[in-house]
Amino acid sequence: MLFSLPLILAPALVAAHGAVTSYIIGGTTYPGYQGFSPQPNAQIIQRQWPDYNPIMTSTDPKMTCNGGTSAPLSAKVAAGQNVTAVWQQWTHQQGPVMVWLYPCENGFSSCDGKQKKWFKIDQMGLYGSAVNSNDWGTGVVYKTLKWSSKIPASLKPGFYLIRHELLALHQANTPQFYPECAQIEVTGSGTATAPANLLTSIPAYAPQSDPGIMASRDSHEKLYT
Ligand SMILES: *[C@@H]1O[C@H](CO)[C@@H](O)[C@H](O)[C@H]1NC(C)=O
Ligand SMILES: [Cu+2]
Repeated sequence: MLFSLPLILAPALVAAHGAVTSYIIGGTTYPGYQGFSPQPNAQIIQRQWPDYNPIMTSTDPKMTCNGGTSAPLSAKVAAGQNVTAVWQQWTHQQGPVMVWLYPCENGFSSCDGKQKKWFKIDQMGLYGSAVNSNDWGTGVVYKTLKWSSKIPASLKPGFYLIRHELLALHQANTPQFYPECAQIEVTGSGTATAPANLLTSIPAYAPQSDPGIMASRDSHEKLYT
């Protein structure tokens, strides 16, 4: 039975970090990918990601949707309704949570998220006063394994990517980005679009040297705990 040992140990090696693994919208749970070795052609709304290893630079092409390029389904969301992302596991408690949208005017299959059209709809950084505390958005995800965001009530209906990003800052000068995307169809009668000055490109919404990314301090939390 010794042969089975590496298989038993294998999950522990990838147990750190985390990724969005499902979405709750209007009481319905939409499954995402569950971990490494995702099922090809799964009939889900999440863009397939290959792994949840940390992305270490803001300019990495994987920043867009953790490498995911398409999904066969989308979920309807009424403007003003919440989208709740669920993480099967999450390890780090310091750094912000950010939630972004990207309009896919011509549908999802041609929508790669690479243009300057991303806008942030929700975020939580440090909400206490001590940088080395766990009073951070990602600390909330650590405790609850969920994050709810309201789709702006006045948002113009249409197809959008929703991108959840956890930025782990527990190790000095070693930011770790964890983004995943899902496909949603916003319904309603709104007309609002994000103003041009709030649109950004992903990757590279900020330089790696940005003080919000390159936090030059160490916290008590060790990498890969
Ligand atoms: C909906 O999301 C907002 C954050 O945008 C949150 O304050 C609110 O509690 C959420 N509502 C529900 C019912 O989850
Ligand atoms: Cu990690």
